[in-house]
Amino acid sequence: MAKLFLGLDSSTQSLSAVVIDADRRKVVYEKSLNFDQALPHYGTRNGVLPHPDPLVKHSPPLMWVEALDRLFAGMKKDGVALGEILAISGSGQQHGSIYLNDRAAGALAKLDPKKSLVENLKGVFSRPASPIWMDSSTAAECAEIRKKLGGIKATAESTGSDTFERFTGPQIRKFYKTEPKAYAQTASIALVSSFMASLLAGKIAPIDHGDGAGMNLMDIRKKSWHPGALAATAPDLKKKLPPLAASGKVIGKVSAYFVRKFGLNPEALATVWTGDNPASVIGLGLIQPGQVAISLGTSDTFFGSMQKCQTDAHGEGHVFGSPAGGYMTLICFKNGSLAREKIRERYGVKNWAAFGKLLAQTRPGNGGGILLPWFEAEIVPRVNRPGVHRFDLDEKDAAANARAIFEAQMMSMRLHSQWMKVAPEKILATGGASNNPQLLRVMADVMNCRVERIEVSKSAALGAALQAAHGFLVQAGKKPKWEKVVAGFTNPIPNSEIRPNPKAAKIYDKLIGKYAACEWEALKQIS
Ligand code: XUL
Repeated sequence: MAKLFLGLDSSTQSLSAVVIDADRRKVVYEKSLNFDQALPHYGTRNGVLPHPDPLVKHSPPLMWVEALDRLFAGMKKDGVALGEILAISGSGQQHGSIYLNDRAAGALAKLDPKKSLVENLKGVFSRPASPIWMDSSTAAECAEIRKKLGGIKATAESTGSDTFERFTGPQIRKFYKTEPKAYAQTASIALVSSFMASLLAGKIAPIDHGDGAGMNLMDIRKKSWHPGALAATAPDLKKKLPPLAASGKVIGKVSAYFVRKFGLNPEALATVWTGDNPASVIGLGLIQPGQVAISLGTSDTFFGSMQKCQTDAHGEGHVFGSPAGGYMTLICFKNGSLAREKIRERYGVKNWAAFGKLLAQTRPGNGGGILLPWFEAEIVPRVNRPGVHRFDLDEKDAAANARAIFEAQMMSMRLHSQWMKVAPEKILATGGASNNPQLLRVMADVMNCRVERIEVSKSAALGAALQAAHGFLVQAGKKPKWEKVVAGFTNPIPNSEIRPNPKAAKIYDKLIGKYAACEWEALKQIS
Protein backbone atom coordinates (compact mmCIF):
# COMPACT_ATOMS: atom_id res chain seq x y z
CA MET A 1 0.00 0.00 0.00
CA ALA A 2 1.30 3.42 -0.95
CA LYS A 3 1.67 6.14 1.71
CA LEU A 4 -0.53 8.85 0.22
CA PHE A 5 -1.36 12.25 1.71
CA LEU A 6 -4.02 14.61 0.42
CA GLY A 7 -3.75 18.41 0.49
CA LEU A 8 -6.71 20.59 -0.43
CA ASP A 9 -6.76 24.32 -1.06
CA SER A 10 -10.02 26.24 -0.91
CA SER A 11 -9.11 29.48 -2.66
CA THR A 12 -11.14 32.42 -3.93
CA GLN A 13 -11.78 30.97 -7.36
CA SER A 14 -11.33 27.23 -7.00
CA LEU A 15 -10.90 24.16 -4.82
CA SER A 16 -7.75 22.18 -5.59
CA ALA A 17 -6.40 18.80 -4.57
CA VAL A 18 -2.83 17.52 -4.56
CA VAL A 19 -2.02 13.92 -3.63
CA ILE A 20 1.56 13.04 -2.75
CA ASP A 21 3.24 9.67 -2.42
CA ALA A 22 5.58 10.02 0.55
CA ASP A 23 7.81 7.06 -0.37
CA ARG A 24 8.21 7.93 -4.05
CA ARG A 25 8.47 11.64 -3.13
CA LYS A 26 6.15 12.52 -5.97
CA VAL A 27 2.95 14.39 -6.61
CA VAL A 28 0.72 11.64 -7.99
CA TYR A 29 -2.49 13.61 -8.62
CA GLU A 30 -3.59 17.21 -9.07
CA LYS A 31 -7.01 18.59 -9.83
CA SER A 32 -8.83 21.92 -9.57
CA LEU A 33 -12.49 22.71 -9.61
CA ASN A 34 -13.29 26.24 -10.72
CA PHE A 35 -16.30 27.62 -8.86
CA ASP A 36 -17.73 29.82 -11.63
CA GLN A 37 -17.47 27.05 -14.20
CA ALA A 38 -18.37 23.97 -12.18
CA LEU A 39 -20.98 25.56 -9.93
CA PRO A 40 -22.59 28.33 -12.01
CA HIS A 41 -25.86 28.14 -10.02
CA TYR A 42 -24.24 30.14 -7.18
CA GLY A 43 -23.90 33.09 -9.58
CA THR A 44 -20.34 34.03 -8.57
CA ARG A 45 -17.84 35.87 -10.70
CA ASN A 46 -14.27 34.82 -9.97
CA GLY A 47 -15.73 33.09 -6.92
CA VAL A 48 -17.37 36.23 -5.51
CA LEU A 49 -21.05 37.20 -5.40
CA PRO A 50 -22.05 40.36 -7.26
CA HIS A 51 -22.86 43.23 -4.88
CA PRO A 52 -23.90 46.83 -5.55
CA ASP A 53 -21.29 48.15 -3.10
CA PRO A 54 -17.83 47.68 -4.68
CA LEU A 55 -16.27 47.45 -1.22
CA VAL A 56 -18.38 44.44 -0.24
CA LYS A 57 -17.08 41.04 -1.35
CA HIS A 58 -18.98 37.96 -0.20
CA SER A 59 -19.01 34.32 -1.28
CA PRO A 60 -21.58 31.61 -0.55
CA PRO A 61 -20.19 29.03 1.91
CA LEU A 62 -22.52 26.37 0.50
CA MET A 63 -20.60 26.67 -2.77
CA TRP A 64 -17.45 25.56 -0.95
CA VAL A 65 -19.40 22.69 0.62
CA GLU A 66 -20.66 21.51 -2.77
CA ALA A 67 -17.20 21.89 -4.26
CA LEU A 68 -15.78 19.47 -1.69
CA ASP A 69 -18.37 16.82 -2.58
CA ARG A 70 -17.70 17.32 -6.29
CA LEU A 71 -13.95 17.22 -5.90
CA PHE A 72 -14.08 13.91 -4.03
CA ALA A 73 -16.48 12.50 -6.64
CA GLY A 74 -14.00 13.60 -9.32
CA MET A 75 -11.07 11.97 -7.51
CA LYS A 76 -13.02 8.72 -7.18
CA LYS A 77 -13.92 8.81 -10.88
CA ASP A 78 -10.30 9.52 -11.80
CA GLY A 79 -9.27 6.35 -9.95
CA VAL A 80 -7.29 8.03 -7.13
CA ALA A 81 -6.48 5.35 -4.53
CA LEU A 82 -8.57 7.12 -1.89
CA GLY A 83 -8.33 4.09 0.42
CA GLU A 84 -4.54 4.60 0.62
CA ILE A 85 -4.67 8.18 1.87
CA LEU A 86 -3.29 8.25 5.41
CA ALA A 87 -4.05 11.86 6.33
CA ILE A 88 -5.67 14.96 4.87
CA SER A 89 -4.87 18.58 5.51
CA GLY A 90 -5.71 21.76 3.71
CA SER A 91 -5.51 25.49 3.33
CA GLY A 92 -8.04 28.19 2.72
CA GLN A 93 -8.13 31.73 1.41
CA GLN A 94 -7.32 33.73 4.53
CA HIS A 95 -9.60 35.94 6.66
CA GLY A 96 -12.97 34.82 5.21
CA SER A 97 -15.47 33.91 7.92
CA ILE A 98 -18.38 31.46 8.16
CA TYR A 99 -21.17 31.91 10.70
CA LEU A 100 -22.77 28.72 12.02
CA ASN A 101 -25.87 28.27 14.15
CA ASP A 102 -26.39 25.82 17.01
CA ARG A 103 -27.41 23.03 14.60
CA ALA A 104 -23.99 22.94 12.93
CA ALA A 105 -22.10 20.74 15.38
CA GLY A 106 -24.90 18.12 15.37
CA ALA A 107 -25.21 18.12 11.58
CA LEU A 108 -21.45 17.72 11.16
CA ALA A 109 -21.38 14.80 13.59
CA LYS A 110 -23.94 12.80 11.63
CA LEU A 111 -23.41 13.60 7.97
CA ASP A 112 -25.65 11.24 5.97
CA PRO A 113 -23.83 9.74 2.97
CA LYS A 114 -27.14 9.09 1.21
CA LYS A 115 -27.56 12.82 0.90
CA SER A 116 -25.24 15.40 -0.61
CA LEU A 117 -23.08 17.53 1.69
CA VAL A 118 -25.24 20.53 0.72
CA GLU A 119 -28.44 18.72 1.73
CA ASN A 120 -26.79 17.78 5.01
CA LEU A 121 -25.62 21.28 5.81
CA LYS A 122 -27.91 23.83 4.24
CA GLY A 123 -29.63 24.64 7.55
CA VAL A 124 -26.50 25.29 9.61
CA PHE A 125 -25.63 28.88 8.67
CA SER A 126 -26.64 31.94 10.69
CA ARG A 127 -25.42 34.06 7.79
CA PRO A 128 -25.83 32.82 4.21
CA ALA A 129 -22.85 34.71 2.78
CA SER A 130 -19.26 34.88 3.96
CA PRO A 131 -17.23 38.07 3.81
CA ILE A 132 -13.92 37.20 2.15
CA TRP A 133 -10.43 38.70 2.00
CA MET A 134 -11.32 41.01 -0.90
CA ASP A 135 -13.88 42.85 1.22
CA SER A 136 -12.87 46.34 2.29
CA SER A 137 -16.11 47.58 3.81
CA THR A 138 -15.03 47.66 7.46
CA ALA A 139 -12.95 50.85 7.72
CA ALA A 140 -15.10 52.11 10.62
CA GLU A 141 -14.73 48.86 12.57
CA CYS A 142 -10.98 48.81 11.94
CA ALA A 143 -10.70 52.29 13.43
CA GLU A 144 -12.83 51.33 16.46
CA ILE A 145 -10.84 48.20 17.28
CA ARG A 146 -7.48 49.89 16.62
CA LYS A 147 -8.40 52.71 18.98
CA LYS A 148 -9.35 50.31 21.76
CA LEU A 149 -6.09 48.41 21.30
CA GLY A 150 -4.01 51.61 21.50
CA GLY A 151 -3.23 52.56 17.88
CA ILE A 152 -1.47 51.02 14.88
CA LYS A 153 1.79 50.02 16.53
CA ALA A 154 0.13 48.53 19.61
CA THR A 155 -2.41 46.63 17.51
CA ALA A 156 0.35 45.18 15.33
CA GLU A 157 2.40 44.34 18.44
CA SER A 158 -0.52 42.47 20.05
CA THR A 159 -2.13 40.69 17.10
CA GLY A 160 0.67 40.61 14.48
CA SER A 161 -1.01 43.20 12.22
CA ASP A 162 -2.72 46.53 12.36
CA THR A 163 -6.48 46.20 11.85
CA PHE A 164 -7.27 45.53 8.20
CA GLU A 165 -10.65 45.71 6.49
CA ARG A 166 -10.46 42.10 5.34
CA PHE A 167 -9.32 40.71 8.69
CA THR A 168 -11.90 38.61 10.47
CA GLY A 169 -12.22 40.65 13.69
CA PRO A 170 -13.37 43.86 11.95
CA GLN A 171 -15.70 41.73 9.79
CA ILE A 172 -17.19 40.08 12.87
CA ARG A 173 -17.66 43.50 14.48
CA LYS A 174 -19.49 44.81 11.40
CA PHE A 175 -21.77 41.74 11.43
CA TYR A 176 -22.51 42.26 15.14
CA LYS A 177 -23.27 45.96 14.57
CA THR A 178 -25.42 45.57 11.46
CA GLU A 179 -27.14 42.22 12.17
CA PRO A 180 -27.17 41.85 15.96
CA LYS A 181 -29.90 39.18 15.92
CA ALA A 182 -28.07 36.98 13.44
CA TYR A 183 -24.87 37.51 15.45
CA ALA A 184 -26.68 36.37 18.60
CA GLN A 185 -27.87 33.26 16.73
CA THR A 186 -24.29 32.44 15.75
CA ALA A 187 -23.00 29.57 17.86
CA SER A 188 -19.67 29.22 16.12
CA ILE A 189 -17.49 31.30 13.80
CA ALA A 190 -15.08 29.56 11.46
CA LEU A 191 -12.44 30.62 8.98
CA VAL A 192 -12.56 29.11 5.49
CA SER A 193 -9.71 26.81 6.56
CA SER A 194 -11.31 25.62 9.81
CA PHE A 195 -14.74 25.33 8.16
CA MET A 196 -13.44 23.02 5.44
CA ALA A 197 -11.49 21.02 8.04
CA SER A 198 -14.74 20.68 10.03
CA LEU A 199 -16.47 19.05 7.04
CA LEU A 200 -13.76 16.40 6.82
CA ALA A 201 -13.46 15.85 10.57
CA GLY A 202 -17.23 15.81 11.15
CA LYS A 203 -16.85 18.25 14.02
CA ILE A 204 -16.07 21.93 14.58
CA ALA A 205 -12.33 22.14 13.88
CA PRO A 206 -9.76 24.34 15.64
CA ILE A 207 -8.29 27.42 13.96
CA ASP A 208 -4.52 27.22 13.46
CA HIS A 209 -1.86 29.79 14.43
CA GLY A 210 -1.19 30.76 10.83
CA ASP A 211 -4.73 31.60 9.72
CA GLY A 212 -5.71 32.62 13.27
CA ALA A 213 -3.17 35.44 13.11
CA GLY A 214 -5.14 36.93 10.20
CA MET A 215 -8.07 37.80 12.43
CA ASN A 216 -6.80 40.63 14.67
CA LEU A 217 -7.98 38.40 17.52
CA MET A 218 -4.99 36.21 18.39
CA ASP A 219 -2.15 37.20 20.70
CA ILE A 220 0.69 36.75 18.22
CA ARG A 221 3.27 35.86 20.85
CA LYS A 222 1.20 33.67 23.15
CA LYS A 223 -0.73 32.10 20.26
CA SER A 224 -3.94 32.26 22.28
CA TRP A 225 -7.08 34.40 21.91
CA HIS A 226 -6.29 37.99 22.94
CA PRO A 227 -8.82 39.06 25.62
CA GLY A 228 -8.49 42.80 24.77
CA ALA A 229 -8.99 42.19 21.07
CA LEU A 230 -12.01 39.95 21.72
CA ALA A 231 -13.57 42.63 23.95
CA ALA A 232 -12.89 45.34 21.35
CA THR A 233 -14.58 43.29 18.63
CA ALA A 234 -17.93 41.93 19.80
CA PRO A 235 -19.63 40.60 22.96
CA ASP A 236 -19.56 36.89 23.81
CA LEU A 237 -17.00 36.29 21.10
CA LYS A 238 -14.81 33.84 23.01
CA LYS A 239 -17.73 31.39 23.23
CA LYS A 240 -18.21 31.48 19.47
CA LEU A 241 -14.58 30.80 18.56
CA PRO A 242 -13.09 27.31 18.38
CA PRO A 243 -9.82 26.56 20.18
CA LEU A 244 -6.51 27.49 18.54
CA ALA A 245 -4.14 24.69 17.58
CA ALA A 246 -0.95 24.06 15.64
CA SER A 247 -1.40 23.65 11.87
CA GLY A 248 -1.51 20.01 10.82
CA LYS A 249 -2.40 18.71 14.30
CA VAL A 250 -4.59 15.63 14.10
CA ILE A 251 -8.25 16.36 14.92
CA GLY A 252 -9.39 12.75 14.64
CA LYS A 253 -10.39 10.21 12.04
CA VAL A 254 -12.01 11.41 8.87
CA SER A 255 -15.83 11.59 8.93
CA ALA A 256 -17.63 8.36 8.01
CA TYR A 257 -19.44 10.34 5.30
CA PHE A 258 -16.27 10.36 3.16
CA VAL A 259 -15.46 6.73 3.98
CA ARG A 260 -18.87 5.44 2.95
CA LYS A 261 -19.41 7.72 -0.02
CA PHE A 262 -15.98 7.87 -1.62
CA GLY A 263 -14.07 4.93 -0.14
CA LEU A 264 -11.63 6.81 2.09
CA ASN A 265 -9.80 4.65 4.58
CA PRO A 266 -11.71 4.69 7.92
CA GLU A 267 -8.34 5.15 9.67
CA ALA A 268 -7.41 8.22 7.57
CA LEU A 269 -6.70 11.25 9.76
CA ALA A 270 -8.31 14.67 9.47
CA THR A 271 -5.94 17.43 10.52
CA VAL A 272 -6.07 21.15 11.30
CA TRP A 273 -5.94 23.31 8.14
CA THR A 274 -4.12 26.61 7.72
CA GLY A 275 -4.28 29.70 5.47
CA ASP A 276 -3.18 29.55 1.86
CA ASN A 277 -0.13 31.74 2.46
CA PRO A 278 1.16 29.78 5.47
CA ALA A 279 0.61 26.56 3.48
CA SER A 280 2.58 28.02 0.57
CA VAL A 281 5.51 28.63 2.92
CA ILE A 282 5.69 24.85 3.30
CA GLY A 283 4.80 24.11 -0.33
CA LEU A 284 7.70 26.27 -1.50
CA GLY A 285 10.11 24.84 1.06
CA LEU A 286 10.67 28.18 2.86
CA ILE A 287 11.65 26.36 5.99
CA GLN A 288 14.70 28.42 6.94
CA PRO A 289 14.30 31.98 8.27
CA GLY A 290 15.14 34.64 5.65
CA GLN A 291 13.87 32.65 2.68
CA VAL A 292 11.30 34.67 0.70
CA ALA A 293 8.88 34.15 -2.15
CA ILE A 294 6.70 36.28 -4.36
CA SER A 295 3.46 34.71 -5.41
CA LEU A 296 1.71 36.17 -8.45
CA GLY A 297 -1.88 35.08 -7.95
CA THR A 298 -5.32 36.65 -7.57
CA SER A 299 -3.57 38.78 -4.99
CA ASP A 300 0.20 39.22 -5.22
CA THR A 301 1.96 38.33 -2.01
CA PHE A 302 5.47 38.78 -0.67
CA PHE A 303 6.21 36.37 2.15
CA GLY A 304 8.83 34.40 3.95
CA SER A 305 9.92 32.67 7.13
CA MET A 306 11.10 34.57 10.18
CA GLN A 307 12.67 33.28 13.36
CA LYS A 308 11.55 35.90 15.85
CA CYS A 309 8.25 37.70 15.86
CA GLN A 310 8.97 41.18 14.51
CA THR A 311 5.94 43.33 13.69
CA ASP A 312 5.60 46.27 11.30
CA ALA A 313 5.31 49.52 13.29
CA HIS A 314 3.70 51.22 10.27
CA GLY A 315 1.12 48.49 10.15
CA GLU A 316 1.32 47.56 6.45
CA GLY A 317 2.69 44.04 6.74
CA HIS A 318 1.58 41.01 8.71
CA VAL A 319 3.11 38.43 10.97
CA PHE A 320 1.46 35.01 11.09
CA GLY A 321 2.40 31.78 12.84
CA SER A 322 4.26 29.54 10.40
CA PRO A 323 3.11 25.92 10.06
CA ALA A 324 6.82 25.03 10.15
CA GLY A 325 7.07 26.56 13.63
CA GLY A 326 8.16 30.14 14.40
CA TYR A 327 6.71 32.93 12.32
CA MET A 328 6.20 34.15 8.79
CA THR A 329 5.74 37.60 7.32
CA LEU A 330 3.34 38.53 4.58
CA ILE A 331 2.39 41.58 2.61
CA CYS A 332 -0.66 41.26 0.44
CA PHE A 333 -1.35 43.41 -2.62
CA LYS A 334 -4.92 43.00 -3.76
CA ASN A 335 -4.49 44.27 -7.30
CA GLY A 336 -2.53 41.30 -8.60
CA SER A 337 -3.63 39.01 -11.44
CA LEU A 338 -7.01 40.60 -11.93
CA ALA A 339 -5.40 44.02 -12.40
CA ARG A 340 -2.89 42.62 -14.91
CA GLU A 341 -5.81 41.00 -16.68
CA LYS A 342 -7.70 44.30 -16.82
CA ILE A 343 -4.73 45.92 -18.59
CA ARG A 344 -4.35 42.96 -20.96
CA GLU A 345 -8.05 43.15 -21.86
CA ARG A 346 -8.01 46.95 -22.12
CA TYR A 347 -5.32 46.77 -24.83
CA GLY A 348 -6.83 43.72 -26.56
CA VAL A 349 -3.76 41.55 -25.93
CA LYS A 350 -4.67 37.92 -26.73
CA ASN A 351 -2.74 36.01 -24.11
CA TRP A 352 0.02 36.27 -21.52
CA ALA A 353 2.78 35.28 -23.92
CA ALA A 354 1.77 38.20 -26.17
CA PHE A 355 1.57 40.44 -23.10
CA GLY A 356 5.15 39.52 -22.17
CA LYS A 357 6.38 40.23 -25.70
CA LEU A 358 4.60 43.58 -25.73
CA LEU A 359 6.19 44.54 -22.42
CA ALA A 360 9.62 43.57 -23.74
CA GLN A 361 9.31 46.15 -26.54
CA THR A 362 9.87 48.84 -23.91
CA ARG A 363 12.88 49.73 -21.77
CA PRO A 364 13.35 49.23 -18.03
CA GLY A 365 11.99 52.27 -16.19
CA ASN A 366 9.54 53.05 -18.99
CA GLY A 367 11.07 56.50 -19.47
CA GLY A 368 9.69 57.44 -16.04
CA GLY A 369 6.07 56.46 -16.84
CA ILE A 370 4.18 55.17 -13.81
CA LEU A 371 0.81 53.47 -13.47
CA LEU A 372 -0.90 52.82 -10.15
CA PRO A 373 -3.25 49.90 -10.86
CA TRP A 374 -5.79 50.28 -8.07
CA PHE A 375 -8.69 48.77 -10.00
CA GLU A 376 -9.98 47.43 -6.67
CA ALA A 377 -9.59 49.06 -3.28
CA GLU A 378 -5.96 48.29 -2.40
CA ILE A 379 -4.59 46.78 0.79
CA VAL A 380 -0.99 48.04 0.51
CA PRO A 381 -0.86 50.98 0.37
CA ARG A 382 -4.29 51.34 1.91
CA VAL A 383 -6.64 52.70 -0.77
CA ASN A 384 -10.37 52.74 -0.15
CA ARG A 385 -11.33 54.58 -3.33
CA PRO A 386 -10.43 52.42 -6.31
CA GLY A 387 -8.98 54.09 -9.38
CA VAL A 388 -6.14 53.87 -11.89
CA HIS A 389 -3.57 56.69 -11.85
CA ARG A 390 -1.06 57.45 -14.59
CA PHE A 391 1.99 59.71 -14.29
CA ASP A 392 4.01 60.65 -17.38
CA LEU A 393 2.40 57.71 -19.13
CA ASP A 394 0.39 57.85 -22.35
CA GLU A 395 -2.79 55.85 -21.87
CA LYS A 396 -2.80 55.00 -25.58
CA ASP A 397 0.62 53.34 -25.48
CA ALA A 398 -0.20 49.64 -24.99
CA ALA A 399 3.42 48.46 -24.59
CA ALA A 400 4.28 51.12 -22.02
CA ASN A 401 1.14 50.33 -20.02
CA ALA A 402 1.94 46.59 -20.06
CA ARG A 403 5.36 47.34 -18.59
CA ALA A 404 4.06 50.02 -16.26
CA ILE A 405 1.59 47.81 -14.42
CA PHE A 406 4.16 45.16 -13.52
CA GLU A 407 6.92 47.65 -12.71
CA ALA A 408 4.49 49.38 -10.34
CA GLN A 409 3.50 46.10 -8.70
CA MET A 410 7.16 45.23 -8.12
CA MET A 411 8.17 48.71 -6.95
CA SER A 412 5.29 48.69 -4.53
CA MET A 413 6.54 45.37 -3.15
CA ARG A 414 10.07 46.69 -2.82
CA LEU A 415 8.93 49.87 -1.09
CA HIS A 416 6.47 48.30 1.30
CA SER A 417 8.62 45.33 2.31
CA GLN A 418 11.46 47.40 3.69
CA TRP A 419 10.24 46.99 7.29
CA MET A 420 11.03 43.27 7.16
CA LYS A 421 14.72 44.17 7.02
CA VAL A 422 15.35 40.99 5.07
CA ALA A 423 17.97 41.12 2.35
CA PRO A 424 17.11 37.90 0.56
CA GLU A 425 19.80 36.11 -1.40
CA LYS A 426 17.21 34.79 -3.75
CA ILE A 427 13.51 35.21 -4.41
CA LEU A 428 11.38 32.23 -5.32
CA ALA A 429 8.69 33.19 -7.82
CA THR A 430 5.47 31.25 -7.94
CA GLY A 431 1.78 31.56 -8.82
CA GLY A 432 -0.04 31.69 -12.15
CA ALA A 433 1.88 34.57 -13.73
CA SER A 434 5.33 33.32 -12.69
CA ASN A 435 5.72 31.32 -15.90
CA ASN A 436 6.10 34.58 -17.81
CA PRO A 437 9.85 35.19 -18.30
CA GLN A 438 9.40 38.87 -19.13
CA LEU A 439 7.63 39.48 -15.83
CA LEU A 440 10.35 37.66 -13.90
CA ARG A 441 13.02 39.76 -15.62
CA VAL A 442 11.27 42.89 -14.29
CA MET A 443 11.01 41.26 -10.85
CA ALA A 444 14.75 40.49 -10.71
CA ASP A 445 15.71 43.99 -11.88
CA VAL A 446 13.33 45.95 -9.61
CA MET A 447 14.16 43.84 -6.55
CA ASN A 448 17.83 43.69 -7.56
CA CYS A 449 17.90 40.06 -6.54
CA ARG A 450 18.24 36.64 -8.14
CA VAL A 451 14.88 35.11 -8.99
CA GLU A 452 14.27 31.41 -9.38
CA ARG A 453 11.02 29.82 -10.46
CA ILE A 454 9.48 27.03 -8.56
CA GLU A 455 7.30 24.66 -10.48
CA VAL A 456 4.55 24.30 -7.95
CA SER A 457 1.43 25.59 -9.59
CA LYS A 458 -0.51 24.64 -6.49
CA SER A 459 1.94 25.55 -3.76
CA ALA A 460 -0.77 25.92 -1.10
CA ALA A 461 -2.33 22.52 -1.82
CA LEU A 462 1.12 20.88 -1.94
CA GLY A 463 2.03 22.60 1.35
CA ALA A 464 -1.18 21.20 2.80
CA ALA A 465 -0.34 17.67 1.61
CA LEU A 466 3.13 17.98 3.21
CA GLN A 467 1.47 19.29 6.37
CA ALA A 468 -0.74 16.20 6.39
CA ALA A 469 2.39 14.03 6.12
CA HIS A 470 4.06 15.94 8.97
CA GLY A 471 0.94 15.75 11.16
CA PHE A 472 0.68 12.01 10.51
CA LEU A 473 4.29 11.44 11.65
CA VAL A 474 3.83 13.58 14.77
CA GLN A 475 0.70 11.59 15.63
CA ALA A 476 2.73 8.39 15.24
CA GLY A 477 5.11 9.69 17.95
CA LYS A 478 7.93 10.58 15.54
CA LYS A 479 9.80 13.87 15.52
CA PRO A 480 9.82 14.65 11.81
CA LYS A 481 12.22 17.32 10.52
CA TRP A 482 10.53 19.71 8.07
CA GLU A 483 13.59 19.60 5.77
CA LYS A 484 13.05 15.87 5.38
CA VAL A 485 9.28 16.16 4.94
CA VAL A 486 9.61 18.63 2.05
CA ALA A 487 12.71 17.07 0.46
CA GLY A 488 12.25 16.36 -3.24
CA PHE A 489 8.98 18.27 -3.48
CA THR A 490 10.13 21.86 -3.37
CA ASN A 491 13.10 22.13 -5.73
CA PRO A 492 13.22 25.23 -7.94
CA ILE A 493 13.14 24.55 -11.68
CA PRO A 494 16.69 23.79 -12.86
CA ASN A 495 18.21 26.61 -14.93
CA SER A 496 15.29 28.94 -14.22
CA GLU A 497 17.45 31.49 -12.42
CA ILE A 498 17.27 35.09 -13.64
CA ARG A 499 20.02 37.40 -12.40
CA PRO A 500 19.37 41.12 -12.13
CA ASN A 501 20.81 43.28 -14.88
CA PRO A 502 23.00 45.83 -13.02
CA LYS A 503 22.10 48.66 -15.42
CA ALA A 504 18.36 48.07 -15.11
CA ALA A 505 18.68 47.68 -11.33
CA LYS A 506 20.30 51.12 -11.15
CA ILE A 507 17.40 52.62 -13.09
CA TYR A 508 14.94 51.21 -10.57
CA ASP A 509 17.07 52.37 -7.62
CA LYS A 510 16.33 55.87 -8.87
CA LEU A 511 12.78 55.32 -10.08
CA ILE A 512 11.63 53.96 -6.72
CA GLY A 513 11.79 57.51 -5.31
CA LYS A 514 9.51 58.79 -8.06
CA TYR A 515 7.21 55.81 -7.60
CA ALA A 516 6.87 56.60 -3.87
CA ALA A 517 6.14 60.25 -4.67
CA CYS A 518 3.43 59.19 -7.16
CA GLU A 519 1.81 57.00 -4.50
CA TRP A 520 1.78 59.97 -2.13
CA GLU A 521 0.33 62.22 -4.78
CA ALA A 522 -2.43 59.76 -5.72
CA LEU A 523 -3.28 59.07 -2.07
CA LYS A 524 -3.49 62.80 -1.43
CA GLN A 525 -5.81 63.26 -4.41
CA ILE A 526 -8.25 60.61 -3.24
CA SER A 527 -8.20 61.27 0.50
C1 XUL B 1 -3.57 37.36 2.69
C2 XUL B 1 -4.74 37.54 1.80
C3 XUL B 1 -4.79 36.80 0.51
C4 XUL B 1 -5.69 35.62 0.60
C5 XUL B 1 -5.86 35.04 -0.79
O1 XUL B 1 -3.59 38.20 3.78
O2 XUL B 1 -5.66 38.26 2.10
O3 XUL B 1 -3.51 36.40 0.09
O4 XUL B 1 -5.20 34.68 1.52
O5 XUL B 1 -6.45 33.81 -0.78
